[in-house]
Amino acid sequence: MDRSDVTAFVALGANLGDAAQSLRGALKALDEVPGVRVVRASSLYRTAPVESTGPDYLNAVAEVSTSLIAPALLDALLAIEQQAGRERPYRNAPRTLDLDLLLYGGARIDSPRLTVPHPRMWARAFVLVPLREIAPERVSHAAMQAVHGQHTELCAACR
Ligand code: PH2
Ligand code: MG
Ligand code: MG
Repeated sequence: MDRSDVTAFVALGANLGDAAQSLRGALKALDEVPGVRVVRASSLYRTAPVESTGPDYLNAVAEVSTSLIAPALLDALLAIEQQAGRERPYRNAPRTLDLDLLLYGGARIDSPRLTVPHPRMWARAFVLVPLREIAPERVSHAAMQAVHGQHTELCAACR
């Protein structure tokens, strides 16, 4: 890791098509982006839709080390979503792949296209449970209690 590289966390989600395949493909695609290395990835979790519809989601979180600035990392995430056939007919529509930038080092970013830390991450068990698996120091007990009751289980069939 270069001294200037930044540790970032990316949330992965899908609830259309072969979601496990999409998430694994996305991790590989992310690792192949020049300037991005996937350091670790959580297990895949089966989660009930939150403010969304359709089948259960599969969710995961990845830690990456990157030399890209945050907007360039966002561009890379959106390009991988596009390659997976992502469509956006309406807000929170079921999707083949969603990649969200959760944290980018200690940065706070508030631009029209990017808000970091992700503004809803602390309200979502489907983010906090996999994040806690790979970075327990980042998710407090109180944060977990705030999302208590949102159904999230390890995807046994995905292992
Ligand atoms: N993503 C959303 C909205 N709701 N629910 C689950 N379970 N998993 C998601 O990834 C998800 C969601 C918006 O991006
Ligand atoms: Mg999302
Ligand atoms: Mg998104």
